[in-house]
Amino acid sequence: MKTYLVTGAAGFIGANYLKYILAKHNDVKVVVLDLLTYAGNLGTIAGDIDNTRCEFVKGDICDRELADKLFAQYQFDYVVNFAAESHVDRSIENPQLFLMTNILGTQNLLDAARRCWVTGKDEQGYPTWREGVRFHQVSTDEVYGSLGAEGFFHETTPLCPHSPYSASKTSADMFVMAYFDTYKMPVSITRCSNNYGPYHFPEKLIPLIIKNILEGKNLPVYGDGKNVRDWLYVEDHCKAIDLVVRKGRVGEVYNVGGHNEKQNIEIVKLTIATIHQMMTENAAYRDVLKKKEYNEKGELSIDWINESLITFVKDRLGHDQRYAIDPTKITNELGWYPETKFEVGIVKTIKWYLENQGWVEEVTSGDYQKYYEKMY
Ligand code: NAD
Ligand code: TDX
Repeated sequence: MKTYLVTGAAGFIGANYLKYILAKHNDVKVVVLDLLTYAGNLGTIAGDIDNTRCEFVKGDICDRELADKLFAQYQFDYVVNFAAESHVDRSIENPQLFLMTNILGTQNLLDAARRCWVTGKDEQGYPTWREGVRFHQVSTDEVYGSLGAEGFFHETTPLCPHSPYSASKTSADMFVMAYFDTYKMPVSITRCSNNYGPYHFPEKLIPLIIKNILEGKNLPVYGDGKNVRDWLYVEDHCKAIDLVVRKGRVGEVYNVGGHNEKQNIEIVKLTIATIHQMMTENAAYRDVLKKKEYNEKGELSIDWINESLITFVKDRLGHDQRYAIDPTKITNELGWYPETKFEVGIVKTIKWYLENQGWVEEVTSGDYQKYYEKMY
């Protein structure tokens, strides 16, 4: 039996990971620690925390007392740290929150783990560690900065973050590696490209576009829409983390990416076309539309679902031009590869949103409207 502390599992990727490991491994017990910020939703994991193998604790990764209490109580084998402020645009508005959560929160967890896991000292004075423990940090390709038209991010690419978000994630990564170098703490890091899939909060490009199409709203594309992201289906990311936590070498970074570079404008056009096609093939999906327009046969019209919805808006400040990951290391060492083709993943994702409008309404019922009006 392995006991996990999974932080941030009421958010997008953490929730998918929680569901994945509970289904994949019978011999795991998971404690979820999540502050339930605007990005966290208990409903997302309600079915999972019912499970006798999973418990939920509402709390802040920056809270030292709470972290010590949880480590003492559960004697975790693995920590998988997803908890973060994750949205670049919000980091431009409020950088300090990103510093507090992403850097200080990570460092607080590292220290709590250190207090619990250290068993003694070796002859050189380095701490010795309980057998089989691991601190895994979920990081991002954004720590490498931005690429021109050519090349890829490798694990050895120098770190060069541009946004307050990526600067905070970079600092957190550096603390994780500092704990490895200084204390020989068993750590690992995955740096992944842009994820998409179920439970993605509709402030991010793909779920925002889906939501706006269903509402008949404009689709805001920053700048000229030619910035490139490498999109990976979230379940493939979860599989990569599971492999690295269990089999990856300690003290190592693994890049995770989809071999799937697309310009933002391509993503938006593809999403429009896919929704149109899905509603053509299955008229029942049209019931989900918030914009109701009827054709001469009295059916809900989808003629207006076309590229005229696209609106080019002011560019993001410091907008990184291109991200592209080289995942050769994780493929060679652990046999991981991006299994889900984008054409398949985007249909699965849209289908999930069409069938889970209750979830979208729940997560956007709070401050979302104010945020949206301020942003667009
Ligand atoms: P998200 O914003 O959807 O979820 C973040 C979760 O963390 C939420 O449940 C939130 O309540 C929780 N949280 C925030 N502050 C907290 C705190 N102080 N204490 C405890 N919990 C807190 O984020 P996501 O997109 O699922 O990303 C998860 C992780 O993966 C992040 O570390 C992010 O940097 C990284 N990442 C994301 C992507 C992506 O495409 N979304 C890609 C690569 C890496
Ligand atoms: O309305 C929009 N219009 C638009 O053109 C939004 C929300 C985004 N964009 C652009 C900006 C980016 O070039 O689309 C691209 C993707 O934007 P986001 O979904 O905000 O993702 P990004 O900024 O690339 O960061 C994401 O991937 C890396 C996650 O949010 C991070 O947490 C992760 O580390």
